[in-house]
Amino acid sequence: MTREEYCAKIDEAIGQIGFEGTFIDCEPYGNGHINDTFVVRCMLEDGSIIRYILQRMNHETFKQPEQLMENIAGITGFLKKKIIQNKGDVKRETINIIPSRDGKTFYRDSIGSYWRAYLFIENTTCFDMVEKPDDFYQSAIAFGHFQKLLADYPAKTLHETIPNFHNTPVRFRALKEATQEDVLGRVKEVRDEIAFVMEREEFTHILMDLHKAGKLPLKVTHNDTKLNNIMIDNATGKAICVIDLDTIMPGFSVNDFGDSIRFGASTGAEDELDLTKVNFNLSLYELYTKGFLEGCNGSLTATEIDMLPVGAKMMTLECGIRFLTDYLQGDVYFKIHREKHNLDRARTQFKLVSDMEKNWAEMHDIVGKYR
Ligand code: ADP
Ligand code: GN1
Ligand code: MG
Repeated sequence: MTREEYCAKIDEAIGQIGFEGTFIDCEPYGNGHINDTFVVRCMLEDGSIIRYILQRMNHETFKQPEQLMENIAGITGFLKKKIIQNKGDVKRETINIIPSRDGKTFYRDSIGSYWRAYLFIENTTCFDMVEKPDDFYQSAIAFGHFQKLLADYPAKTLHETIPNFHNTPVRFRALKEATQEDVLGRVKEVRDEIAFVMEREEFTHILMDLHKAGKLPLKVTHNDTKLNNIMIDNATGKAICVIDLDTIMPGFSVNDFGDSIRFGASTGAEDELDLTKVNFNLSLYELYTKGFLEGCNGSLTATEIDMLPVGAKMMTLECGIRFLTDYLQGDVYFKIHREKHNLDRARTQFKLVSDMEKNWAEMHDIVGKYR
């Protein structure tokens, strides 16, 4: 079934979710690569408009949507208590699930798609690229703080929504297999990219090996810390809410740091075709390092801090591996909007990895400056 066919049930879903007021309209929204996101507008009795985010959850990616929603309900419930203690605004500083008419956190439609809705966080902006360095710095504080807030969350109650999500050696093996299978005959055009990854096999093991040796702890992490998964308040410029909680699972803190760097400390878009425009920006890396360490506020171990540059390179290499694997497999995972889109994305990631390697000593020095 195509995405269009799945989304045909949107009216049914809208009728079954407990939105307030009278339905006005619903439009596609945002730039996520995984879920199908819409904005729904309703009119309240006093004539004011209320907006919601409605999503068809990607059931291929997240095999157990019920478990995923259990995670999100647990995490947001936990965060709400902390927000109230800090006299914050629970409607804006975390995701608020709108229950279905039968009281569930999601609605399963008659063809088996899973839908969920959230309050729309108004008067905030979600950036697809760093426009002002301060936004990136604020996002660093917020992602670091998010991790610190979740430090005492009962990690054992979390379901693993995507097994081996940031297990880089497993991602490396998946690329090798996709290369051997070569289902679409695309290997011949990407030999250089495959070789680039193969030369870095040893690197892919660093974090997993440290963990196995008992030197790198598992924490409750977000695992998808792109800049467009955070909402920045239009009035104060502060990052007030971390969104896209689908991949919250036990993971390595340095990967949350790293995924933000891979996306935000680049001078080009994730899918930029002109690689001369894609460079690793060391000043943005510095700004993010400062903010992330401030947000974590003493909750990282010395080894975690030492490994921050490794996290940055690991997430960038891993994301490139995932895009390249998806290209070889026929673009079955990430949404694409043009031919070779996943290949273009993989190339930007590998360009950034090369740049990081050239700046490796400086990356470590910067961590040393703020630790
Ligand atoms: P995906 O997993 O596909 O990235 P997200 O949950 O990140 O899905 O949502 C996609 C986009 O929708 C976000 O990048 C953001 O722009 C917007 N969005 C998501 N949740 C909210 C919300 N509660 N309020 C306002 N915008 C939101
Ligand atoms: C996906 O869902 P979204 O667009 O925020 C992906 C991330 C990748 C990212 C690359 C569940 O994030 O892991 O790093 O694309 N999410 C999932 O842009 O696979
Ligand atoms: Mg997202």
